[in-house]
Amino acid sequence: MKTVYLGMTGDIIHPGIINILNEAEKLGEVIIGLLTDSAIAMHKRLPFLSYEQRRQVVENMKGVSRVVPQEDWSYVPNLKKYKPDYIIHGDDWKTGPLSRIREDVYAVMKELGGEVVEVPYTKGINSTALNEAQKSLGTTPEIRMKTLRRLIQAKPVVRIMEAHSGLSGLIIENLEVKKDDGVHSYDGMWSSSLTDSTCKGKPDIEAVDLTTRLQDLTNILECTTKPIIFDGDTGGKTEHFVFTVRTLERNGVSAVIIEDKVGLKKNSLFGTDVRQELATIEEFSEKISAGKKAQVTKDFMIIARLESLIAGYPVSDALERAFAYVKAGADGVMIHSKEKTGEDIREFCEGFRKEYSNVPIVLVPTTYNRFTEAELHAWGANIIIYANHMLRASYPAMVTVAKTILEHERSLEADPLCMPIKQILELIPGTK
Ligand code: SPV
Ligand code: MG
Repeated sequence: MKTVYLGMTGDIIHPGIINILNEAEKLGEVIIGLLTDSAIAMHKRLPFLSYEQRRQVVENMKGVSRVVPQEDWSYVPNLKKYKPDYIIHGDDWKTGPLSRIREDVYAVMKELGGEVVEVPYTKGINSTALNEAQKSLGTTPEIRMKTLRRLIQAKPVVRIMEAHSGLSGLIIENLEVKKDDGVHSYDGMWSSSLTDSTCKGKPDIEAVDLTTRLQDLTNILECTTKPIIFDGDTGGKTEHFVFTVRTLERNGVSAVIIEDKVGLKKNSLFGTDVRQELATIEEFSEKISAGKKAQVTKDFMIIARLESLIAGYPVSDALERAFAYVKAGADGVMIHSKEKTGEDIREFCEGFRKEYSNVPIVLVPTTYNRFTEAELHAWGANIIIYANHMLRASYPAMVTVAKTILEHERSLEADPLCMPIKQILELIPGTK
């Protein structure tokens, strides 16, 4: 019996896929190459269902003989491995980003003596459009929360951008840049204490209470689906932190990051000669343990943020604390620094990775910003947070427009600096 290879995501099963499967069945035994989360994550958003769930669905589809994982976006490694007589695909890959994949498939099938079969694309239906429609329905707190752990598993680096409003959240949700290696987008959002308090005209000293922070977060939750990492400042008193954990978890936040400072918290990037006081290792470890005990699901993450370098202590102090916090239950560590060189961060990552090869490291490269994501990943980073850029970008833009109007005593000259009214009306989904 001949074999036919059919690659798929298997997340949303629609008549177009059934049509290709029916055609495949006519040619021989159908092997489904089911794309793994990591094969998909570099190019598209993660599927709604996990690999295991998708495998169960696809395995039970009529006409499928077996399901094998396709670990790569390219078909080539699996075609070489399984040497099918045919590979079948919808003919919609002749143009657009998949055309390169198609060329590679033709080349390898020629080498293997197999054949490429293209099935006319079913009009009016495709996974991308269905995905968009599904996205507009929103998500559930549970799905959103779990996504961060899945992304850490699936991607070399999880890319997080600060959001301080529904509007900034929408930009992060939808923005895409097409590059040679695929479509780049943000994986999730950072709910920053700095940008949230700055929006309210307040200092970043834990002056905005949790209830108010959550009200703003709700605006972001309502119009986005991507995971959220919450800046929990010091976490407050342990007795309070356990409630914060439950509240965030219930709302579908994926992770909270708390920092090991005590006393009046100041923003870490604030230039001051006064040394910020740090919690004792015991005290902070206890807070982490209490938080871990309080969470209801296994998916929520508590990440320990090390302020040693900010407070003027050496990398060895940060490492000693990091090891203790992980032992206390922290699901990851964030190391912070104001150094532009990045040397201290690199040294920390190296030391930490010697002890823990898999515990996620979070970096916030605000000052050491010349390093690319790939370089930071090579140091050992799993999550990169751009912690304040959306707000820092919007403020000078507003000041420039306000100044221009003041100078000209009318708004004509400011118009080119503003978004057209038509565009702003179209910006929000659901605007009629
Ligand atoms: C924040 O964004 O509020 C942070 C990161 O805590 S930093 O401002 O760099 O301290
Ligand atoms: Mg903060």
